Amino acid sequence: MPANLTPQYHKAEAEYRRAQTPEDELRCLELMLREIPKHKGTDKLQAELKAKISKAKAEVEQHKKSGKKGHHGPQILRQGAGRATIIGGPNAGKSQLLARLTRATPEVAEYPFTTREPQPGMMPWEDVAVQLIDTPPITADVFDSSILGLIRGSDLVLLMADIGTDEGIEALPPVLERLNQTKTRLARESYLDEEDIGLSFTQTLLVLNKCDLPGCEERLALLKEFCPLDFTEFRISAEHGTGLEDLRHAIYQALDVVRVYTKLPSKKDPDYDKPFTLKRGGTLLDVAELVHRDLAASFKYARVWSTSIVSPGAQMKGDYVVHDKDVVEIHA
Ligand SMILES: Nc1nc2c(ncn2[C@@H]2O[C@H](COP(=O)(O)OP(=O)(O)OP(=O)(O)O)[C@@H](O)[C@H]2O)c(=O)[nH]1
Ligand SMILES: [Mg+2]
Repeated sequence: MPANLTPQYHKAEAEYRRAQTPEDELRCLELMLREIPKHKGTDKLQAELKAKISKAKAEVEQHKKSGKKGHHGPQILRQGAGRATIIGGPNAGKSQLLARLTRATPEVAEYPFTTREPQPGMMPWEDVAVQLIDTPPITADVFDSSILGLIRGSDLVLLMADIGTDEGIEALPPVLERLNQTKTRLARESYLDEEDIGLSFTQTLLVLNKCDLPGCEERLALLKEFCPLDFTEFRISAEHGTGLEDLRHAIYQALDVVRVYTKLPSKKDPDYDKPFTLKRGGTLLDVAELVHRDLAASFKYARVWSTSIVSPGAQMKGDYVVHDKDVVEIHA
């Protein structure tokens, strides 16, 4: 029987995927349990949620006692329109990519295991920015589990492979094998398994690096013979800068967000410096919540300037779905 999960459930679930502390996890799980349609088709899922809630409660207690922050490793605050985590084998060029797309200055070196800690940077895209996170390499022997928390908290994974060298293509299959042994998997789209809520899939782009070196196409064909790779591919040279603009664009597009500019009733112009970003399909109420936690509750209507409606400044209700570059003036 299909579970027929509601949009509110999916929203809570998306937040759960990104939860960074046991407290956050517990809050989202309780919300999911409240929102889940109660019928036979969801019995198993309800039971699983309840089990997860008791586990999360125990963790929260433990957490309080130990006074530790977060359990998914180092906390990097989410910033910008979304988060993309760069993962891969040693020497794939992950740090080089971060250095090229952001202003961060990670160490880039020809020896493996250069990066020891995740490091963020902001990638500009038009008038917004996307958070990119460089991570330590994953190999058959070494796997820093904090990467799993980062992946779950990401909107997108950039799976990097060096196809310029033989070691490079050999290093990729172990990355996928290690992840497949966990409940954090990569896929073409992000979703949580409806049967097994612990199992999370994160949208992934395959970034094939070092395309400036000879023999790349042959090596890639060989790699695909022994490793199934069902992802959208980008060929780049992080060192030479080739293919980076297409990749930058694809990263932003993959987030599937829209920008909204807010305007105060007392002002003539909107605040163009600080667009709010929200998932495509979001409404005026979602915008209000972004502006201020309490604003959604007191929301009355908003005046909207958009290419999507006929009269500029029309009064719209909370369920109006905003479009990219809409200007909104919220009245509460
Ligand atoms: N030819 C070529 N070399 C590259 C390219 N990108 C990175 N490199 C080189 O590959 C080596 C590894 O680059 P890093 O960015 O440090 O690789 P990494 O994936 O961060 O490595 P770890 O931190 O050890 O996991 C460095 O010597 C880079 O100069 C590229 O596009 N072409
Ligand atoms: Mg590195």
